[in-house]
Amino acid sequence: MAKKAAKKTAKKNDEKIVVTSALPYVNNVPHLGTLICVLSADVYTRYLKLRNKNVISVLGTDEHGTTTEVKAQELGITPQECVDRYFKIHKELYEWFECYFDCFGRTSSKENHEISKDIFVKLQKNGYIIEREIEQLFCTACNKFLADRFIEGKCPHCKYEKARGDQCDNCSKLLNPTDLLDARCIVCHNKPIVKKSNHLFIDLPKLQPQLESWIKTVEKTWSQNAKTTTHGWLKQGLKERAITRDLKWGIPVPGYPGKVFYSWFDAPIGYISITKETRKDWQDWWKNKETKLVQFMGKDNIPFHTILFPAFLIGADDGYILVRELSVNEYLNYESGKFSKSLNQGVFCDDAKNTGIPADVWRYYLLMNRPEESDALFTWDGFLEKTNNELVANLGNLVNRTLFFINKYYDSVVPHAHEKNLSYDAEVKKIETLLDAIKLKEALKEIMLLSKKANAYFQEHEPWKTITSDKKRADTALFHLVNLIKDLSILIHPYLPQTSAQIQQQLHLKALSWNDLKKPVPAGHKINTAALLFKKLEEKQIQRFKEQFAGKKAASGENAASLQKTTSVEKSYTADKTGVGDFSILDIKVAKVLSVSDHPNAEKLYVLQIDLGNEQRQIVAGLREHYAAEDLTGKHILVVTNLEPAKLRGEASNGMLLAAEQNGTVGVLLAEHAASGMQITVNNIAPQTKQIKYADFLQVKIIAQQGRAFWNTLALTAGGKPVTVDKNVEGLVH
Ligand code: B3M
Ligand code: ZN
Repeated sequence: MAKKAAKKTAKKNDEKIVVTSALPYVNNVPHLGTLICVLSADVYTRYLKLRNKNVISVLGTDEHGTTTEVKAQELGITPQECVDRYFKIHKELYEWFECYFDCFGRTSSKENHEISKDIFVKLQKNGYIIEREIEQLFCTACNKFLADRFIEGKCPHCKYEKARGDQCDNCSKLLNPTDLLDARCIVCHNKPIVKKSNHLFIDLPKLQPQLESWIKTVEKTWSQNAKTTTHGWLKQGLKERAITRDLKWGIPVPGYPGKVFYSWFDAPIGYISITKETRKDWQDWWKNKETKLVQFMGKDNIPFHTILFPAFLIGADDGYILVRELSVNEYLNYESGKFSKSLNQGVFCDDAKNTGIPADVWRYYLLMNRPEESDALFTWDGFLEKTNNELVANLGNLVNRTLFFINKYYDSVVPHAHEKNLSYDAEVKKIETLLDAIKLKEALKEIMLLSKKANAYFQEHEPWKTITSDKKRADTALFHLVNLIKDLSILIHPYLPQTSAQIQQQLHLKALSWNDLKKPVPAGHKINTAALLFKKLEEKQIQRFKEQFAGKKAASGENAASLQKTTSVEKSYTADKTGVGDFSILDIKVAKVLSVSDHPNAEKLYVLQIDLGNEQRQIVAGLREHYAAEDLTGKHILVVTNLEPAKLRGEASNGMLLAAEQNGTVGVLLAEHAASGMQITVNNIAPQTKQIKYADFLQVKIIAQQGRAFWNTLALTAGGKPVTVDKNVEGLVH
């Protein structure tokens, strides 16, 4: 009997498990919402490792697709430079948060090129690839087909104004670019034309029966939202779906020059290729029917993991395993509910790091607040409250006062227990069950309840009194408390790895595993000196962060410090409490200067006639001391077109040109490459065209540096190319 049981455990421990977390796009510094998924996979993997399971974890960066191209254009660098830059940032930040993966790689690797092509060729051979001529949106100004995120318009389902070409962020429905109402090119805001192009489609209708019968066998353990979304798709009947794009950046499609794979084709294949990048034995994991594949993702990624990726693998019929368990998180929102990637609102991973607050404190709050069943909210007040009232007052206090007591009254030697008067087997069992079900937040709550129970036990046994009045009682309590703390250090390890190691160091123990839960620390064991585990967060400090993030980061771009050298000019803005204003109130367009004449009544002013593509206007500008009329004529300047019309010394001015000033030298902003009327944007924020007052304009801080113009570190661009600053003037633009 005993033998049989032993054999069973051995077999169970042998089962291979692959844990993946959705691969973040590398077009931005990750924010805490992105971290949630990565962190969850890290916690679960750490748990499995503590239990000596045969597990590997996989993470990496999703580097193809239009998100990368758009960002690279904005920064004026190549897509390769862009992904190289952000790959490094992502990796370092995840590691700072103590998220370590056995396999960490990139979807632009040669392994991913190989495996994606191989899976495609097999799909083709097996008759699941169809070629079709389709009508696509084409921007004549940018001379390119507008795939996915290069296009924006109104969602045909929910009427959300800023739906993208591949998906609506509001209702989560997948879209084709031609579905959008009022579609616009996000780079130049022109209306695209419809043009024909050949594309390859995966024949999902043909794969539907196989998908359905597979889903039936695995969906029991899926979360409700995963089941609902997947069944919604199946019920509607799967549609053929294009897996190619007319882009340069991506994995070339064999046999189809000029085409690359749609990034959602090669991104999930990335899980396999990242494993191959790291391990020779990758096939033992991915082509082994016994392997359990557990995938973590955000709710908008569900159909790609339950339908598309499995369809690729089923169709390729090459022995790859399919997902068995899914853990889907909902969204983490920021403060007032606004948390936006495109507007870059919220707390970013580098911001969190720069606060100087340790990674474990962040991990605790994020995991306690994990959007497990519904969306969750990040608030600075909540962060303060949870850290001080739970982490510091509960766990930190328990460990510190117990160990300190043993240091002081027992010369650091664990005393002998005279009876067993503390039991928590049921609690440990419950925590284990919750962790097995990937209820990470619930399990953490139980762990903290156990810590609370230990604090109550401490209070009840009053060792500070009984150490003199009833020593046996004090001894017993301290023995049990040390053992419970040892167990807490194990249970908490997946969540707070640094804290767990610190507790074990203070206990003079090391690298305990789940099996050590049942092994008591014996009487006579000598512990180390107690030290505080956590520092209380100060209200003042949190108030400062609150202000900093409300001002500086509102609708702001990526973190300046991590990407660009911060100049003194820029510093003076970021330090400015009034912030950088809202760029989207400005409707700035490229204007060609047609003629320049002296203002009749003002010696410093010029009167300019300008061409805005579809209209001509007159504006007045104070440039006479800085430019000769003939030097201005013919230039492609930048004009704020939605300013309230004004009269300057009797001359009508219908708009305002942008120029920078440095110690009395003035240089105009230029977009020499761009056509008249082209929209100026930053980070693809579409402007509103409402009329504004001059005072409104002054709120928006645009600065010139190194020959470019920036709004809160984001380059102003025209048609994807950065705007330049004449004479290389550096300073405020007005
Ligand atoms: N990069 C989408 C996202 O970050 C995408 C996930 C890919 S998982 C293969 O939301
Ligand atoms: Zn365009």
